[in-house]
Amino acid sequence: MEKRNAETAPVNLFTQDQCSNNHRHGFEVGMKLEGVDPLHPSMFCVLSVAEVIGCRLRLHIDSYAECYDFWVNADSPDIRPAGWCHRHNHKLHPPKGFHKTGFDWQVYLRSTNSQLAPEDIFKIPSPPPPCVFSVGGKLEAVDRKNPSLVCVATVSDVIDQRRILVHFDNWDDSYDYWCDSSSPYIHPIGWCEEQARPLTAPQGHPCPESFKWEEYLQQTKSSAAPSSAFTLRAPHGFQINHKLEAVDRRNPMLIRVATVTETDAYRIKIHYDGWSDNFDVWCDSDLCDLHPAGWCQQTGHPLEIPADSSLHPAPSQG
Ligand code: MLY
Repeated sequence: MEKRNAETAPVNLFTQDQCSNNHRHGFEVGMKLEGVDPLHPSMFCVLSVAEVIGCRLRLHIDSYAECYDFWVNADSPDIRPAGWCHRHNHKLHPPKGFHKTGFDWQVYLRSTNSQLAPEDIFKIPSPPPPCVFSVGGKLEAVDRKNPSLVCVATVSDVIDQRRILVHFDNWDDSYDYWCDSSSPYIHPIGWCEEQARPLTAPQGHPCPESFKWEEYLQQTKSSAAPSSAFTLRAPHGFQINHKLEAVDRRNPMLIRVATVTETDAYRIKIHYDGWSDNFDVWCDSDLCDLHPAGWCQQTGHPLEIPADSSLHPAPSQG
């Protein structure tokens, strides 16, 4: 262990969400709510709290297999109280067996003999910065599943006047992601040309090598997201050897002691202490699954510490 060089990553390098430690969040097993399906980020679904550890929740998508359960922080922007979709003009994807229009929360609660997660335990978004993205605006965006590609994309949803859903033209929604205007993965149209980088045309484009924005905007009767909407954030300040607490990507129920082993402007590579380097993973520095040292203790979450580490000092040798 490179204990000599290790220090915990300073708290000010983390986002507010990564530091927030309100363990009196009020969520309880069985409560029902609405939220984003991580495998289909364009869809809001009916969810139940299946497990609570500290301020993390395992959510179940009602009527779907448990293998689709996923973990979120209790203050995640991806979860909303029942009725939110209706009030905000979003489609709610009902549990299997319900017709798209025939889902009624009151009836559903009675028939499942369950209760709602009360509205006041959800995080209230802070006042939004001015956001000039609107639905339909075109942009050039990194495909985060194929990060070498910058592609023709569309803002397909906006919530809280701040979070935008990036959708890749003529692809399914499994590549979609939510981000805000400061994301390093989104650029105004013309960015690739300026950077002399290839732009990936929409799937099925008749002539992908000679894609022209002007023609495309005309054909699709759409307009570009204004370049003033893009507010690229500053690079992070994490450094190699910084220690932190990170959700285990393969078993997201666990949080482990981890070390930064590599960095680039907006990402860090983390090593799970005590595990082989093969399990190291790159993540965005603002990933909600990274936390400062001490977070688990503050929030009542177990922390996996490496068995053979100097964190378990050997019994005194006399
Ligand atoms: N070879 C990959 C590439 C998919 C790229 C999708 N992006 C542009 C949204 C595949 O076909 O799965």
